[in-house]
Amino acid sequence: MELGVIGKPNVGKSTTFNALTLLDAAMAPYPFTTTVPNRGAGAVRVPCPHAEKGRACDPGNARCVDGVRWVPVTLVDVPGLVPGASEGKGLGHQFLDDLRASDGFLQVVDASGGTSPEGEIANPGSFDPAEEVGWLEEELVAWVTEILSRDFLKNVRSVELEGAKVEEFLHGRLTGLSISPSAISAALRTVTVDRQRPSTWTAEQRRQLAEALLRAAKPRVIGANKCDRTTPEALSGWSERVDPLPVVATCAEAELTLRRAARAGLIRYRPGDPRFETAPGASLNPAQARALEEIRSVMGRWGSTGVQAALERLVFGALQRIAVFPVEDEGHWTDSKGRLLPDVHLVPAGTTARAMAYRVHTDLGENFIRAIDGRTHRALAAETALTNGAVVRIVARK
Ligand SMILES: Nc1nc2c(ncn2[C@@H]2O[C@H](COP(=O)(O)OP(=O)(O)OP(=O)(O)O)[C@@H](O)[C@H]2O)c(=O)[nH]1
Ligand SMILES: [Mg+2]
Repeated sequence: MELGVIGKPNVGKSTTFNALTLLDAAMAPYPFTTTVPNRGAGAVRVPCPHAEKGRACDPGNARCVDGVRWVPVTLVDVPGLVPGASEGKGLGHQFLDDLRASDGFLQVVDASGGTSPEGEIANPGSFDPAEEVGWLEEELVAWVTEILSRDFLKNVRSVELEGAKVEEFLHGRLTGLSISPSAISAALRTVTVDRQRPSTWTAEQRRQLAEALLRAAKPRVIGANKCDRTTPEALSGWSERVDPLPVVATCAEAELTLRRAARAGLIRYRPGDPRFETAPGASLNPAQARALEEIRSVMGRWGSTGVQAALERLVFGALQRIAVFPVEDEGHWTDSKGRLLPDVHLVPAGTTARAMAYRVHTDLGENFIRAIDGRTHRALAAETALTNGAVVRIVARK
């Protein structure tokens, strides 16, 4: 799973990325600090069912801390987009091609309204965060329209002369953009176009289709960052206007400080926690102590730094992912080497037993016979949708 961190310049995208990955992408109080995309791994939390077996698990792909599995997700931090980026303003929008494989976007905005659309610092309250949510979408739409339109007329011939399906034609056009055939069908249903004759589609119709494709395939959550400089009342004043997009207040700077302090052994803090404690015996210098006290008051006001929550809202809320634990022995919940619950997969809600088998291994999918629920020991037919937290064994022909 891959997620893009996007937004206008200087809002805290790289700070958010660094907090989630504990990497060191450049951050600075001026626009276009990031000039090329950064990639790294963050993680989302899912409960680990190992306690049901009375012993610790043997995690392969996602570490387990006190019964919580931290499942890795890839994050991509890109340069800032400005209005008109698709016409070459700012750093343009070519870098968006690095987000082709993204399943969704975390859009970071300056919730305090203290950053201009071009990323220049201004007094808090100078700009309306809801507005950048609107124009940024237009820039994303322009990007997808451009991909869709490249050599469009040359390629429509397959539909018009050979009678190919328009869905297949579009799927071919959008290769690499991580848009599923079902999202393409959903998007097509919302626009009025002549399915038999794509050559008649106007630029405006292609734009509408791109907009529908983005809505269907690339969910977005808004990280209302720099919340230390605004109030919950001010936030609810504009967040209603970006409805239905979810808005999560974040303080990326605080989250980064806390994660780094925890790594250095100065505090006890786990991402997503509502509070932190000074580690026993840790000696903080006055500047550190002051910074942590300020963070404590921000967390008191907002409930947490919000950064882990924003990521998880994207993965579990907007993208509707559930956790599935495939095992080879449905009695012991182990793999062939006796490891307890080695793997966990994040899959879309509604994933069937057979689709899960394909995710584990193509061979398992092709030779699928049935799955077995590790809790009830009942057989699950190919088309049974798996539930969140399921432990399943896939039975396949040898
Ligand atoms: N007050 C406050 N400042 C923040 C917060 N998060 C980031 N900043 C500051 O905002 C400035 C910009 O942060 P970056 O992470 O470089 O922003 P960016 O969006 O990646 O910027 P570009 O790469 O230039 O587009 C830096 O000075 C950060 O310290 C926050 O939660 N609160
Ligand atoms: Mg940056």
